[in-house]
Amino acid sequence: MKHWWQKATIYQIYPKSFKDSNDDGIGDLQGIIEKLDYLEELGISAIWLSPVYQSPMDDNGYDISDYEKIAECFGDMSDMDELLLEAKRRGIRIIMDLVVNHTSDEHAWFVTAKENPNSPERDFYIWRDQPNALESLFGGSAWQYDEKSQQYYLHLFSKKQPDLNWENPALRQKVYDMMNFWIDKGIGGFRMDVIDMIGKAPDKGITTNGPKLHDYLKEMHQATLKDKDLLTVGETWGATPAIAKAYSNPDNHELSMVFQFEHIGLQHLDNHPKWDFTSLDVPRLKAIFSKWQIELDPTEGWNSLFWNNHDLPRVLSIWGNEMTYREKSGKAFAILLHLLRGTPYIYQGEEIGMLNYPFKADFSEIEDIESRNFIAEARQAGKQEETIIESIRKVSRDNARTPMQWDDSPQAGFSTTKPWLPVNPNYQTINVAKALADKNSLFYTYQALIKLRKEEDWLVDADYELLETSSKVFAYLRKTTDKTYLVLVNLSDETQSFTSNYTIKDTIITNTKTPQTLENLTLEPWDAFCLEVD
Ligand code: TEU
Ligand code: CA
Repeated sequence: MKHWWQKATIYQIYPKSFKDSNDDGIGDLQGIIEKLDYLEELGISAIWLSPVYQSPMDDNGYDISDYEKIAECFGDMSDMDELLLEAKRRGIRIIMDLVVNHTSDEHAWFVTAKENPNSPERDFYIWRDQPNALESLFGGSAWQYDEKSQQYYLHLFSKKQPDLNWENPALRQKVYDMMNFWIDKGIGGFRMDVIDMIGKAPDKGITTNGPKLHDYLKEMHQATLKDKDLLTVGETWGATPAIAKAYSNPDNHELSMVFQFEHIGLQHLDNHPKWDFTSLDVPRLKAIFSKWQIELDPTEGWNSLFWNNHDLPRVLSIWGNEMTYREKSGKAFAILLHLLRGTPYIYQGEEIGMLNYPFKADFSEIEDIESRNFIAEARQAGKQEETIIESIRKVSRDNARTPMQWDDSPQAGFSTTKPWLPVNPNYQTINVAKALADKNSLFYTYQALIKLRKEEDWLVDADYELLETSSKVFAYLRKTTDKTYLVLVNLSDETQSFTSNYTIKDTIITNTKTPQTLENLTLEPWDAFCLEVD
């Protein structure tokens, strides 16, 4: 039996930047509802909705002050109910972002915990008399001093994001109740923010993959997900294939799949922070994808597939070709990824080939807390301004967060007022209206790939085999008992050669003219196709 999410493609919406319906410069739920027809045309099965809960927006909603309320800037619960209903009418499920490693410091639990150290809520968070060496992922110490109780609380992200104490059973039950509140509304599942951190053992310096992590997830499954065919995907930066199996093996009753980031790690130099970016190493990319394809056999686990999300630079700007081959390299990345085994995720704007933003050198356009902290720290460390802005332009999370480009009207049809982050100046050439009007656009490659995944069982079942390890051509086979498919992608700006004895039976998808033969083939830059072969 196949799960719906094995044949589904998921579309991630970052609500602040998708579509503004009431012209305050901020995207909102009614804006998403307006664009559901567009998403239906693309063909996706579900939306992963980044957080829309009540929040002071220190980290754009990843700091939640009430899990059962909608942030005012996005609408209210009736808008949320309408979104669920309108999406369902179009066969689209809503996957909610579940952020339970931490809350906002403005959450009622934390307010009480701080005001009254004897309250039960005090132990929902992690307090110590002395800080240890743990650092926040957003820079600086992970401990914040509280005058009143003269203790420190743990925050692995911003100090407005205190970490929850999962060792407390009452807290865990509150989380499960909240999950059931959303499940009862008819959502399609959860994307679980930094879920690998909930089992932390801070006194031992352990933040991810802590000793009780999988006990908690099993307990969560029993209390909430059991017997419901929901999609659950954990954000797990530190997952190896063995760890991914622990989460996603159907017999373990934890999650459907995880996001693993090993390929994303290639965006920066080994053991260097994300700000030291580097160019694409195709042989290493092949090795990483192949390892995951082979080790995560469907009887033992399930993969997710992605190039982009709201934390990452636009893949075309970091690894593709922004100018000469923007759409062609976009199609190459799409074809390469979507024909692997796993559930593909598309980040808003990826389907029209949106690019990084050319941020002004004075940093005045930077909103993201991680980027702002980096700028401050880099300056303090005496880094050159030019080096800092280069890093920001390449990898700042704000690159993914500029408004969705709908058409060539002012503000790209996102809003009629100045949006919270500026629209990319390329919006007159890169926008949805233009993509829809051109039958050869990147949009239609995504549409075809999504349709293929719904229709063709071999995308789920077929075995994977890498053909060539060293060149800039990524060539792999998908094999069933009676059919063989070849996916061939030139991941470079130069022509490449490739040869094989297979004969071509049929073309499944291509971004170029398909060849007559595979013998002594010359691939043009970013050529990509999938063929049925013999
Ligand atoms: O991201 C987790 C995370 O580890 C990121 O901070 C990541 O290290 C960084 O973005 C890479 O540049 C999740 C969310 O996806 C992110 O948006 C949140 O800021 C973070 O958790 C805290 O909730
Ligand atoms: Ca709005």
